Amino acid sequence: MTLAFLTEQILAKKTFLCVGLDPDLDKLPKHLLTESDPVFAFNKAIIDATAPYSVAYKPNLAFYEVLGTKGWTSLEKTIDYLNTHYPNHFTIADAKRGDIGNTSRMYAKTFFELLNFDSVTVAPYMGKDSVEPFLEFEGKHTILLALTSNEGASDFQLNKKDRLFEKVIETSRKWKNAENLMYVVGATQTNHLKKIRELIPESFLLIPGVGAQGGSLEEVCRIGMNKNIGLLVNSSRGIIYQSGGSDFADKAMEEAQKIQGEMAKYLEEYCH
Ligand code: OMP
Repeated sequence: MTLAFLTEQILAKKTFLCVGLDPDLDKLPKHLLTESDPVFAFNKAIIDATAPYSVAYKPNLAFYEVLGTKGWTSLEKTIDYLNTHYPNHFTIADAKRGDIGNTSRMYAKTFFELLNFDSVTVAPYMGKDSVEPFLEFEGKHTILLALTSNEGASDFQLNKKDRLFEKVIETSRKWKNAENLMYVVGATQTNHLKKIRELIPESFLLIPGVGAQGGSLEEVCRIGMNKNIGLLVNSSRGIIYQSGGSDFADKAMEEAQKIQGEMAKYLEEYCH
């Protein structure tokens, strides 16, 4: 998917919500556990309920890999379902991969060719030759970790002497096919968002950390929105676990709709 098409979708639907598909068997509604594939049944219901209010879905691989081959099957069914029934939604494989070039190429083929995701999250730690194999795929996007939402982000990324997140951004934007790069910035890191926007005014940012992690959607929009919007804001637990009962999909829909309403307001207010 092109970024121009994603932007069109955002403007048409007045939302830049990404719903995180992080299904945890311990938190799934009990009645789904008798299904042959509870994870897919859960995802399908969440997707159908939230699709009108979102433009993207982000399954985090950890929640599938922990279930072994069954989890991989659920992931394949989920991405096939999205690509078949919701082809206008942007899909993100949240896998945080990255390795020597030869190995990264295999990761890239897995997520872009085998599974046909639009994008994958990648860790920048191993440098240019570990990221460029992802960037070679036409029409696909690499979402590089810049400044993450967790407390430990301060261990390396925010180290006072050498701001690693700035270096990641400054260096990576010169890489081959860097126009296919997006960046992860935590919603809990709005203190640094202005600086990030100075470095990459045009880039799309994937912003996780609203909802369960407490980041402010208003601050993210006020500081981070650019003239092409340039934001995808993710919430996982805050949407998918609104209810543990048989009304889980309805409650997820209500929450997604609420967030979409806020986003519509911020689009009016901050996108110019
Ligand atoms: P919730 O906190 O439940 O909304 O989930 C956030 C999702 O975004 C999880 O799948 C995290 O792994 C992911 N995430 C972060 O929370 N923080 C980051 O800095 C980066 C990510 C990510 O790459 O998506």
